[in-house]
Amino acid sequence: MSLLSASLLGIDFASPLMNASGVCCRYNEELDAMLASDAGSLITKSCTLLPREGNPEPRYTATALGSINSMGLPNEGYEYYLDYAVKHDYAKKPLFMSVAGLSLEDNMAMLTAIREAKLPAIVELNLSCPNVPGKPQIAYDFEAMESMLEAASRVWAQPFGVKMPPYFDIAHFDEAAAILNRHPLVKFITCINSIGNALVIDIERESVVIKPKDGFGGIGGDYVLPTALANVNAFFRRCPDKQVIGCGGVKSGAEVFMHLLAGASLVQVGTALQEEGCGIFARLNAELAEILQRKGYRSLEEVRGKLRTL
Ligand code: RRO
Repeated sequence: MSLLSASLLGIDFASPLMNASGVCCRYNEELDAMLASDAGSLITKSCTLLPREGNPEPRYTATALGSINSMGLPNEGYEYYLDYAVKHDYAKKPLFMSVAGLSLEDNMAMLTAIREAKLPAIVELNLSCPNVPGKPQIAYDFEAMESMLEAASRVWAQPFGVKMPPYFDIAHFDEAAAILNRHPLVKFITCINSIGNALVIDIERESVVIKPKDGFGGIGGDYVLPTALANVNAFFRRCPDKQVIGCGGVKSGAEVFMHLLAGASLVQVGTALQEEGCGIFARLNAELAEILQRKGYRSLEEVRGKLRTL
């Protein structure tokens, strides 16, 4: 046991840090770079039944405060990531697979195939892709979300997690949490995906900065940190039998520590990883360790969810 040891679903992690799905995880070479990094685990790009090219470029732009993207689910198809998962050495670090089918039936077909491979891979079911034209996010349609979780629980029949979009109203936290709590196999909740359908404008060019959807896309980075922390803490409070993975606005040890205080068991890095590369994990581990030591903490467990209110 070291200072940065973490645990999810009874599995041990040498560090709580990992990539957010979508960053550094489309191709085998990127996944191998994640494996060689100081991240505690890694996750594959959200996959569909068949490979997809995604939306036209430019489809990602970094700004002074974060990023905007409308990638449109570019991925190599689930069989590619399943092959990677079959070859992965789970003694090195745990591996997550992100699944984001375009329909309930597609998700069930992928979950069936992954289940039949009998791997220790952890599934994160993405209920919150904001960027496929004409496809609303499942987690913003509570009936669709209920049906998806019911079917996934039946077909997958073992613990899994869900990637959630941000919510902005207490009534929505309550309703989403109540639905998740009706599904005991949902053992972890990853909060948050990007804040969807934002618009970044460049005043010199008097233009949008990404091509798809007339410039509308999901934002990450500094823009989303307080929203991410609120969602982590809202689900941590409402779902005592589940774990939470924090995602949003992490660029130094300080934001990792904030996510832990809010209730996160693991913490994902998106925009900052895209901008800095896999070397970021050594820096974040060192910065987090420095904060913990300065405050006299001996484990992450002592910090998790210990946020004080006034
Ligand atoms: O590929 C994307 O456009 C994408 C996905 Br699937 C997602 O879940 N979140 C995001 O910001 N982009």
